Parts: sequence; C-alpha cells; structure tokens
Amino acid sequence: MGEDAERGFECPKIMDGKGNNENASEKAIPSCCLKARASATELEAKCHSTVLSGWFSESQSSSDKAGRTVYFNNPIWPGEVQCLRVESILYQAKSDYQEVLVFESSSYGKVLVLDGIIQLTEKDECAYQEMITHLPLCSIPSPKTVLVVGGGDGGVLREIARHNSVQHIDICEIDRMVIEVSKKFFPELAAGFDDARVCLHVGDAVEFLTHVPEGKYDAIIVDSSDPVGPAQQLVEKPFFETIARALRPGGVLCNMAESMWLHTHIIDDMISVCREIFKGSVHYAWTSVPTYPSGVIGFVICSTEGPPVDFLNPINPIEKLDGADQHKRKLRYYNSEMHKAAFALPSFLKREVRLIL
Ligand code: SPD
Repeated sequence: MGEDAERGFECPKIMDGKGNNENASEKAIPSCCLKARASATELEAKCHSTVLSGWFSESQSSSDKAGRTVYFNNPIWPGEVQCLRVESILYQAKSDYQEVLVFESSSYGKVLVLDGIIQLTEKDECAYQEMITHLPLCSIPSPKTVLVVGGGDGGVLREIARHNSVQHIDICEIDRMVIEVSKKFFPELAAGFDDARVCLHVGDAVEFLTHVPEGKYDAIIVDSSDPVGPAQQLVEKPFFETIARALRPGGVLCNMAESMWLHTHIIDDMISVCREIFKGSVHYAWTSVPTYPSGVIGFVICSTEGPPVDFLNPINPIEKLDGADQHKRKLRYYNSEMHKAAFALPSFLKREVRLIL
C-alpha cells in the first residue's frame, strides 16, 4: 500500500482518454492530486469537487467569497449522501448547462454524473430505463409515435426500440455533451441513437413541445434530471399542459417522479397537477435503483381522456412482443410481474399523498 493510501486519501487514477493512467507520470499529475499528496487533511484531498479520498459523493460544491471550496448536501436530499469508490476519473467537463463527470467505480461499473448527481451506473441503469419505458408502452396497444424528453444517454431509446409497433421516436435533449459523452463511454445505452426510427432534436423541450401538432404522440416519456434549476419547470403545470396537448386521446405519459422516502411533497404536487390535467387515469409506480438517493425512484404515469388505459394490467405484455426480450440485449429487469408490482404502494405513501390511488 502506498503512503497516500495508508493516510487514507489515495487519489484515484486519472485516465488521459487513451487508456493511460496519468498518475504513472509525476509530470502529468493534476495539481489537485499533488495538493492532496502534500496535504495532511482528508478534506483537501480532492481530485474533483465531488471526489474526496477516492470516494465520489453526491455533495455539491461552490466557492465562498475568499475563493475556498465549500461543500454542502444537495438540497433535495438533505442529511444524506450516496458514496461510490472511484477507480479512475474518465471524463470531466463543463457544458453550457452543467458539469459532466464520468468515472469508473469499483462496484457499479462506469458512472455518469451531472452537476454532482448520479444519473446512471452500468450496473443498475437497466431498472430505471426498462421501467420508465415499458410501464407506459406495455399499457397501450401498438404504440406508434413516441417522444422522449431528456434521455440524452440513449438508454430509453434502446428500450423503446424493442417495440416493433413503434414507427417514429422523437427525442428532445438540451445538452449535446450528454449525448457525445454517452456515445463515448456508454455505448450500450447510446446504441439507442442508432435506430433508424429515432429523430434527434437538440434543444429545450418546453419550446419544442409548443410546436408539436396536437395529438401527435401515443406516448411521452420524461427522463429528466432532478427538479432543481432548469429542470424545475418539468414538474410544473404549464409543462404538463403542453404534454397533454401533444398526446392523442388515451395517450400516456410516464414522468420520473423522485423517491417516496424523500419527496412525498414533490409526488403530492405532481399527482395533484396531473389529476387536474389528465382526465384518464393517474398513478404512481416505483422501482429499485440502488445508486439513486434512498435506493428507489418513482414515476407518475397518466393517460389523457379517451380509450381507457388500465396501467395495472398491461394490455401489451412484453413477453408477447416478437423479439422484444432479445432486441440488442436481453431485458434485465422488466417483466409483466415487475410491472404489476410497481404499482403496489406502502401505507404511508397512500396516507401522505392525498390523491394517489
Ligand atoms: N436522482 C437522479 C435522477 C436521474 C433521473 N434521470 C436519469 C437519466 C437516465 N437515463
């Protein structure tokens, strides 16, 4: 064990993009790592603002008036942080919208982080992408036109492509860097962009939706980041109104909707807004994703007025769709039993969220 490791603040390897470990050469060590080596205190041993002592944590950082880095909890899950051991940092850059970080973890494979928050890991991304996609698409017969809002890593596109009935998929992602980074580091997800049915729009989804012809889509999937900063508008009433307008009668929305352990107030707000706007059915479903805060994430899933949609008993079961299980890669998480189970809700949630079914 090296001297640094004994002191408990060994820096992770920093790769140079060609697979070489930059730590191998003293000259190439970034100044933050040199500082860490010279420092006796753990807190100063930082190789990235969210990586301390070789561990990534979902804390955020900013500079105080004196230019010192100050760390704080993410305001939407105060009092807790998710930590992953970092093997090497593969990429870090600032896009026009956010900080983008990719690292190799020791237990969950490669990890994509945006503005200090884990978006996906290679090990557990299947649960999120498969559930957010197949919960809505297996609930309606023969979906043909689908819109993805966000989803720039391509994982949701990969899942939609399993449905042979789908003829056209629009995706509106605001940050081109997320798409490029995914193509480079997460080819199993970005493969979703290779499907000929996909039409990519790089831009603001709120603006995009205002130009969409009424009733264009059978299904809309909102795969956004958490509702802080610009993504806040994606959980507000005007956004849901434009979504409902873009859906055909009896069309469906599946929207990422945070954790039942941490965010009953957000879920409550989303459900009550959706009940006002979507005159079909409105439900909450959830799945396990170990690397998201509290280990779970939920979805608000709704239909517009029209042919009734029974989300709890999928009319379009994945097991009966030709080739769906095997397309590109085998389904890892979703099946019709998981679909039905996703709508079972704990008693505290039923009590706390007034309008939940
Ligand atoms: N708390 C993190 C929520 C992230 C939701 N979006 C993930 C994008 C994966 N396609």
